Amino acid sequence: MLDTTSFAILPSEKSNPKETMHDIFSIMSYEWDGKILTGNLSKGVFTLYFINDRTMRFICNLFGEVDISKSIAVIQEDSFMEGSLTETEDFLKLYFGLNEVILLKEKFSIIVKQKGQIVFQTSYPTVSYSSKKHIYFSINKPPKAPIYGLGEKTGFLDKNGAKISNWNTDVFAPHNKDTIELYQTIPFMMIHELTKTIGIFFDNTYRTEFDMQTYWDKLTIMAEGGQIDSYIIIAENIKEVVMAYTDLTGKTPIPPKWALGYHQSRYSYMTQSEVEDLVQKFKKYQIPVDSIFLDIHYMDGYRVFTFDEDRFPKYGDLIKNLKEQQIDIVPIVDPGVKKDFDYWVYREGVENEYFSKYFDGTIYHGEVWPGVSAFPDFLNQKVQKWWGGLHRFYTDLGIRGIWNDMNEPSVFNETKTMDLDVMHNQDGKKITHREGHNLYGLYMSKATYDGLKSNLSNCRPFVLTRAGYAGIQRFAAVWTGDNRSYWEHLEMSLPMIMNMGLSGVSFAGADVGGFSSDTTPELLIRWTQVGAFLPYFRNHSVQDSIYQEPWAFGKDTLQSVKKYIELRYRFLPYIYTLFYEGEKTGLPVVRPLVMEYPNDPETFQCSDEFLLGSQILIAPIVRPGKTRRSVYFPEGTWYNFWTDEKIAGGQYYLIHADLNTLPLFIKEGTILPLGTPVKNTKEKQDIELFVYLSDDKEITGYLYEDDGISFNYRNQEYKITTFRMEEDYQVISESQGRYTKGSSVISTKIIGR
Ligand code: MIG
Repeated sequence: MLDTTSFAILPSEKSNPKETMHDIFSIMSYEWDGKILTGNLSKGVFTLYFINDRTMRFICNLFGEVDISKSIAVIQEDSFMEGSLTETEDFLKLYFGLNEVILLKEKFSIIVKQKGQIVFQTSYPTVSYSSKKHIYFSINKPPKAPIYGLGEKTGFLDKNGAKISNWNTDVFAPHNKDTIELYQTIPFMMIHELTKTIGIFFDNTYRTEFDMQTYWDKLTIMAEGGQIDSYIIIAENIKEVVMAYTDLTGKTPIPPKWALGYHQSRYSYMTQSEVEDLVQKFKKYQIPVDSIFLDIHYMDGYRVFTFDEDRFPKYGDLIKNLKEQQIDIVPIVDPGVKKDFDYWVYREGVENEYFSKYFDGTIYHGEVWPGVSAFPDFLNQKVQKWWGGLHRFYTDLGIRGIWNDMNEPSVFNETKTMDLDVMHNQDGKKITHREGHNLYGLYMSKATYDGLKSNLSNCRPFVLTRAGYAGIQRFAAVWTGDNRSYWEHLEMSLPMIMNMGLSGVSFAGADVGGFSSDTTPELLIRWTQVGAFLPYFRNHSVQDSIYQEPWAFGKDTLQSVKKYIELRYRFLPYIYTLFYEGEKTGLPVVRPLVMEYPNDPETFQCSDEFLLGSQILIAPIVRPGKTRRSVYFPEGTWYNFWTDEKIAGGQYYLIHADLNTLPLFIKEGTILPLGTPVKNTKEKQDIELFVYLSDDKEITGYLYEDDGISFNYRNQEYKITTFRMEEDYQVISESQGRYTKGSSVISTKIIGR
């Protein structure tokens, strides 16, 4: 209570005593083998090398040996560029391709130059540590340069001026600017300037802090343990940085198409008949839907891998019937396993030592939904295998998507998580929970993904997770946890999801309508308009809140919400094509304007508009009662999707948008492939082309197609069609690839003639 009243800010004599800081001064000695530089500092050791022309790795350990092995986050094959070294009295100078690296011997600092210009520079003291043995890494920043990335964080798009912290935390309290820790840890950021962008991936799994607030001209990164393990990406622009970062940590695989449809959820649909009624409603109102989520009440006493047979007496039939109606069921699976000696999952876990334990071998138990529970040690491969295998329970029923929640892990106690001295056995390497905490959710998602994948034979799994670490995109989609039915949270979801995309996590979304608190018809409509254009599209709400299914507020609201769910399906061919592009490049589906227009300073702070790919601009209304807003249009000509009106870019306009209208614009030169209306993704869509003319740009479009469900696309079973408009207003198309069951173009509409 005390810290939530004014007592928290009572006058006091002194603030907390400051920790003593120890700076690292100088390079004492070094060794160079033509590729890798290693050296001793006044305290500690370091290693520096280039993986390729644009990625430098700098590791520094102040309390032990440098560990050059890579974390689970990094999948890029190790490679070491050849370099050359010269030495003067004051510095070491190395050349790696384009890069000239200068290491100051006194006042140890790293400077990287390209073509004689400084492109990256640490800030002295480059490395320091505190009496608590927290380590610090300091980097120069231009005072006004925007900073992006850092994954799932509150606040606006630009993080310059913010201080954020990474410790995966279950935050039910309303998320706001001061909520510096949420469910995910992605210690990756970029500093953007007009002519270059620098990416910094600080691969350290302890609690870390990125301070871009205390100093105007430098930023400091702190970790509570471990070593400085940094990858510095030096690139010309944001796209290059994201491509290089996702070369390191992996690209989002193309999801099964059904996972890109509309999802309906609630905490919880309590019974089999409630689920059946729900599906009937979608039919009755002819609203497209791809899946229904089952929250914790489907389980028997919250035991994972069970169904409550009183509530769901014929769950096998239910799932089978829904499957016949082309609807997927996605059940929730939490990590906590109920302590119950008659429950086979608990018994197997104890007998085979699968649970996380203290150093002395006693199993850690904590309270979650099922009561006292044990927590699988997902960091261990044997445990991953076991857990993945348990999913046969679901896959045998026809389930192919799993929702992982509470995997920070969240525990109901003061610290909100496991004791920090619980040990994880990372395939032989014993690490404390203090070190492994931020990895727990990622490893759980990996176990789930791998398990589903091997059970489902050649069928793409779908995993949704709340917690994660850098690289999570390889295994799961991410939703932004317990938001509220606040307009502020609708607004905040945009920069949050854009920054996740810049951090490699393309497949992301927020609970549409808001999770806790009660939504309103207007908020549900505006939120559905946004959700329809975000990668992951699910309406979800908390128990005891009012229902917020599309029909919950009468006919007008229903019509409006339905219109945007339908529109989502119209845009799916375009969205799916973006996911294909993303698997190759790592570029996100949803992008901030600055990603496409990096030289336009007007885009740097643009938090309330986004681009879907490069050609579609969305500027949603995120305030109650508003039917107009100012919209910035980057250079070029744009078309209003609804009216076909042309808008010249490079300026702001006041856009009108009644409650039924999402401000939606298409860039000139686009051939947009819209799908014909369907009731879910399992139905075949045909294509209607919308051609947006341009006076001076090529007019093109792309369509990627495959079976939507298997991994056959990785064996050339796909089809890519390129559309191009010729002088005579004819659209010619060219297809390549082996997939033969693609859709047909049934109409072409030319806009802007
Ligand atoms: O807060 O499973 O974020 O989506 O409905 C309770 C119940 C735990 C938190 C998730 C939310 C889910 C809820 N869970």
